[in-house]
Amino acid sequence: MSLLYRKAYFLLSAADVKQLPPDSGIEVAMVGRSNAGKSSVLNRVTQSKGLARVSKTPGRTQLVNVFVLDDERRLIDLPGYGFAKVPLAAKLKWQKTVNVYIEQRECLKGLVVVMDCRHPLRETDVQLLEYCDHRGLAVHILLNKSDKLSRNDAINTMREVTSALQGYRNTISIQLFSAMKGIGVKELCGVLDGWYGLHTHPSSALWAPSPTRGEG
Ligand SMILES: Nc1nc2c(ncn2[C@@H]2O[C@H](COP(=O)(O)OP(=O)(O)O)[C@@H](O)[C@H]2O)c(=O)[nH]1
Ligand SMILES: [Mg+2]
Repeated sequence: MSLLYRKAYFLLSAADVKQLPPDSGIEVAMVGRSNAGKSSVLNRVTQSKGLARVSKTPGRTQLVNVFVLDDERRLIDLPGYGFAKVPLAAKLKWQKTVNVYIEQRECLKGLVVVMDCRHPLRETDVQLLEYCDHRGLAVHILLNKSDKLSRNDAINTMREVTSALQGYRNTISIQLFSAMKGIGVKELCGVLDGWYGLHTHPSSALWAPSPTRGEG
């Protein structure tokens, strides 16, 4: 696994995209429903407890947290979504921040979408994926908490999610992951390496739902 991710450090939290660093270099963003395990994934990839603590700090969970990997590369922790009891105004604010970020950020190379593999593709996930499709943004889906599924259920879940994504024209890849057990870390880092322009070999462990993967 690349040392790059272990060198990640927290730069700032932004309430608004205007507060982000200059739009240059390469950014990869992580997003997911609240409780899907986004903080745990960040923690696992960077092997840094401090990083996940930042993205769990009350008040910062609704902000865009920026982590620096090197002069050219940043990892962006987008606010979680899908809180059941959040007021409508907060939901709209989330939508606006994330939509503006996804739509306008030129250095955004790809989006990692974290889902709980036991209930993937909830309504907000699908809305987000449609938005990425519209913008032509590459997406990598992590079906996290795969330690909770039997091998059969995991395979079926992959199959179901893959077939549900057939209509999308943007580049989408999917993998099983477990932040808790460290399953799938190598595959995820392979995808990140590719987006960050680091030398990497394509991983055969990834499923691509679309036969036109990589051409759109
Ligand atoms: N079994 C299991 N639990 C996990 C995994 N990843 C996260 N969790 C648990 O799910 C809960 C939410 O995780 P957290 O990282 O805070 O989610 P976030 O709200 O998306 O940032 C915590 O109790 C984690 O310990 C995983 O891969 N397997
Ligand atoms: Mg979190």
